Amino acid sequence: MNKLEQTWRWYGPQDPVSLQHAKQAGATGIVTALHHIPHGEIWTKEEIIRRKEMIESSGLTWSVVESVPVHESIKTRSGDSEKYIKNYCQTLANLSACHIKTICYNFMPVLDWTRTQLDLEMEDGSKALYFDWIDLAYFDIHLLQREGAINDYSDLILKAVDEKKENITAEERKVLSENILMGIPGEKNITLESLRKSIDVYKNIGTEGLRANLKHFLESIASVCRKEKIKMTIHPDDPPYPILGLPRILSHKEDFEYLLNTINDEFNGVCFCTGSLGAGIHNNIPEIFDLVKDRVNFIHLRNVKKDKIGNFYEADHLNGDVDMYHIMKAITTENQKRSIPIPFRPDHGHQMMDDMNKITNPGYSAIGRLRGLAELRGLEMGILGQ
Ligand code: CS2
Ligand code: MN
Repeated sequence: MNKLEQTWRWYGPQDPVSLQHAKQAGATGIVTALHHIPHGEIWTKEEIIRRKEMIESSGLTWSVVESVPVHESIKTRSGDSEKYIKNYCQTLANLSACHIKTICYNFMPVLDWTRTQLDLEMEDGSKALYFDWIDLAYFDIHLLQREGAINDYSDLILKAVDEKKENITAEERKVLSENILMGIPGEKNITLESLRKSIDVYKNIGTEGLRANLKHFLESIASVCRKEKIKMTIHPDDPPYPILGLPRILSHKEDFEYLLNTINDEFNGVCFCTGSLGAGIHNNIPEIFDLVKDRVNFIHLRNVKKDKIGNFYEADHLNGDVDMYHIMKAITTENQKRSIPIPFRPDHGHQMMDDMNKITNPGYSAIGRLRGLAELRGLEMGILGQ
């Protein structure tokens, strides 16, 4: 029986969690990116090889790139977008020349994943990432001061926002803003001012426009992907809702249908993230997996626990709203059809034990992910009976 490939995200030499730690956690594959190269610039073969050699000298392989970022100009199809698409193709060709063929990316406007709190205390004292609609609405209405923001929230939330406004401290306001504007570790945070500008730009693009821009991007990279046998894997929206007036195009089952049908080609694949999809009350994870399974070439396993209004925290990998047993069963079945095992990684983990006092990238401390990986591979082994 084929086993999935066990991978671990590593943010590069700056990551406080080392490659040796990844190895000790039981991973064989590394998921990384050249975060020091500004979005849109070409990743040269020299830079790629330097990173690859670092990984291989630790006895690991560079399995997946997460991510080659799609420049904002491509998402908005403005400015130098054609130049950035050309650069993207060159980066793909360079990665392929170095035998790296699985690429993760996303098409979320401006912000990558968004949370309102990074240290929600769990019952066992560990800390988790959290998304709260009231905090988001407070930020949107009172800090970002987006025009028309109040129209996007229910009366229940608006009432809670009014209460929050009376009680929130200056320090809490600052932390909330920082959390929402936080970028990918090693990359820049965004400012309130630039977020406001981007929101205006995306207002004119809308959902249909963003879809069309994704289609254009995929069409433009298709020939290099086909020639080099590259697998592109798009990461779903996180959270899977429009936020701050920004359009979203990969949050629902129908979005995946559109994605796969619009360019029906092997290279156009999916990074199946159970945590991102699981945060949507509207999503049935096994059903979405069943729809996209042929094109799943990378998997993030994470769990979430939602409340009635859709707030959610990141739960332990085997606890929460995602039925990890059934989804793992479906994944292992799909993996038997593959000649190359599907790579998966524990997506995020709680900050716990000796990591409590360390400064690590939010969601990416060592021990919580080690626990997640251990539980998930045990689950896989139990399902496979070996
Ligand atoms: C990741 C995303 O940390 C995470 O939640 O799943 O940041 C992911 O790397 C990007 O969205 C993929 O482009
Ligand atoms: Mn993910």
